[in-house]
Amino acid sequence: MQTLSSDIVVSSLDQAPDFSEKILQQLAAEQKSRKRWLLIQPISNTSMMVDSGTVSMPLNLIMVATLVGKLFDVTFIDERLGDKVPEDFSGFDVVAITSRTLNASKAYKIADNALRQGRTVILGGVHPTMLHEEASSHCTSVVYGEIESIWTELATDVLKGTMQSVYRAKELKPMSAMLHPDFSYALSSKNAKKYSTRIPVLATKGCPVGCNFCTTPTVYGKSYRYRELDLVLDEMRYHQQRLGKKNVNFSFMDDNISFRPKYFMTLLEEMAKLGVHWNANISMNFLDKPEVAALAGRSGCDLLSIGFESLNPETIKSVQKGSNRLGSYEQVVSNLHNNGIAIQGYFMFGFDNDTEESFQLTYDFIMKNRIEFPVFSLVTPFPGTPYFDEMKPRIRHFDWDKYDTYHFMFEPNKMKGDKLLENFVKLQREVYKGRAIMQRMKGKPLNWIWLANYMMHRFTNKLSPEYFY
Ligand code: B12
Ligand code: SF4
Repeated sequence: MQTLSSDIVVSSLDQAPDFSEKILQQLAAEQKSRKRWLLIQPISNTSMMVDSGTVSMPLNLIMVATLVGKLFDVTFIDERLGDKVPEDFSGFDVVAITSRTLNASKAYKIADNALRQGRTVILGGVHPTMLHEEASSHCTSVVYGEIESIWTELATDVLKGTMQSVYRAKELKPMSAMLHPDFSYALSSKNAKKYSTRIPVLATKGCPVGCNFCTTPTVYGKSYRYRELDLVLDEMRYHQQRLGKKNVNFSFMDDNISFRPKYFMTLLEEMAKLGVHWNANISMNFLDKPEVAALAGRSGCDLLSIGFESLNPETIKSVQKGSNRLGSYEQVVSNLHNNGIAIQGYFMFGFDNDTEESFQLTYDFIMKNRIEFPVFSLVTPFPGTPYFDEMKPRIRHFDWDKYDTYHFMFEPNKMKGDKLLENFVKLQREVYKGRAIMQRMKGKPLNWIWLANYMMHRFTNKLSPEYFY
């Protein structure tokens, strides 16, 4: 990871919070007119399915809009919906863009254009955080990590016109400081019907498991924070009221929602009373207990996304994914299935220990355990992670457009690249053949997961190894 020189670090502790908050309010009140911010969620250049069709509402940018909107005027653009990014930025004082690695080059292009037009340009999100020196050359300021922990300083500087090159909080604020996200910014787009009807919600942040390929440990360290349960439940009730129904679908954006079992179990008990439906990313270390899966089912969980990653114990060890125990995989799956919970299973290929046998093992596991929605990706060392540093001499591309987890990034030790891709395509085709879909899905509720399988059937039919170079 790149280190920050102390002269460009602005600390959230430089001033007592209530004092700086007061100055901020006063400064805002003194402004002749409210400054205008343009917030942008750029679309990536990937030809893969991750940025097209129905997309989830970008909770990250919605959180930014919610804070910004308290003091400034906000225009919200989500390019993935078909919203157009203007060429002329003269109507805005600040252009603020969110970016992950796969849309970083797009974000930089927009940022460069806005910078040339003399706007204050702010970049935030996981990629600018990981590579803040690179990002700095495309903007006025980079926000490292979450906006909430550095907002008072950032907003004060925008009002005063004295921007710093990097804003990084020395200390993360408790999640109780997080505002109730205002979805109207996203929903007011004329293209909003392209958003998934699942409402993103956040209960916890961080994940101390520490997998070496993941950005979360770098951004949040070993910290694990959670919101008071009442705040999460109030947000759910609010949406139930807004939509006039109990059965609202929520999608947790947490890194690892079950890390604190007591908190998680209480949240589930309370959600069971609300009558909502939900899905989440989860690590499997505590789903091998049947009572956890039973409560999850009762609380309205219909899908859990689990990173199985690999069926090779050496690989699991090498990525430091201590939460995965191969011996529990089948138990976890059956516990969830027994309680009507479908599984989106993530599997990665291209690790140094992978051989052709790894593909067969994965196929057998998926088919035997009837995993409803398997997702396959190629190992992608993301910049800023320990894995990236380790693999850097072997990485084939530093073109961020290729960091969509569907590109061949390095040759694994035990397989030639062409064999890796040949098997990668074959596995996807096999798993999404009509017959295989029926075998995995027969008897399961007729819902969007069937549709996802159908889409994947069409998509995987078109795949060829060349796609992944
Ligand atoms: C939930 C989640 C998903 C969900 C929903 C994604 C979505 N549309 O939001 C699903 C399952 C669909 C998904 C899919 C994928 N994901 Co994902 N996902 C996450 C996860 C766990 C949480 C993201 C989130 O919403 N957090 C809650 C919000 C509120 O927090 P936040 O994003 O950190 O935003 C705050 C700050 O970043 C900052 N901020 C953000 N933007 C901006 C902008 C400005 C101007 C400012 C000032 C501040 C600011 O303030 C925000 C508010 O606090 C992250 C891990 C993580 N912690 O980032 C991975 C993560 C983003 N995903 C990742 C990946 C690789 C993927 C996939 C490619 C996986 C795949 N093979 O399909 C796809 C790509 C989808 C896409 N089109 O981007 C990687 C990205 C790595 C990288 N360097 O880009 C991450 C970081 C996980 C990892 N491996 O490290 N993902
Ligand atoms: S368990 Fe998931 S969120 Fe936690 S460090 Fe590993 S990949 Fe990241």
